[in-house]
Amino acid sequence: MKHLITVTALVVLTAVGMTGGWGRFATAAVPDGAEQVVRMTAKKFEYTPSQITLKKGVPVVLEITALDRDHGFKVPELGVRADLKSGQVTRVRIVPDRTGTFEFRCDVFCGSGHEDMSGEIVVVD
Ligand SMILES: [Cu+2]
Repeated sequence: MKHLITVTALVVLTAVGMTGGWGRFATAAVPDGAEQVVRMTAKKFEYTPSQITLKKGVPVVLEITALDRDHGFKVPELGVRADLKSGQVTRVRIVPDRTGTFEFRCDVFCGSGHEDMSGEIVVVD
């Protein structure tokens, strides 16, 4: 139920943002007024997908669902980190400012395979 409320709140906020006063800010950087959304899941000890390709300078929102317990999401080279709460969707906004391959990994200890819980973001021109 909590999950449903969270998702509903996000949908409402997004709708308000696109139609209301924030709209001009939201649409200034993105022509269609909609940010690209990439849905991901996190569970012991993997992210799915484990590799994402993004375009330099194009804002994207990662919607990451933690399926089994709390995890973390950290991309040091892109200055991004978030806590992923069990059963919830966490929105992480990224605007990649350079090309390259950047590792992301879990930084909340989640068990004996935690060290291997990682993936990569490939940023292209
Ligand atoms: Cu972990």
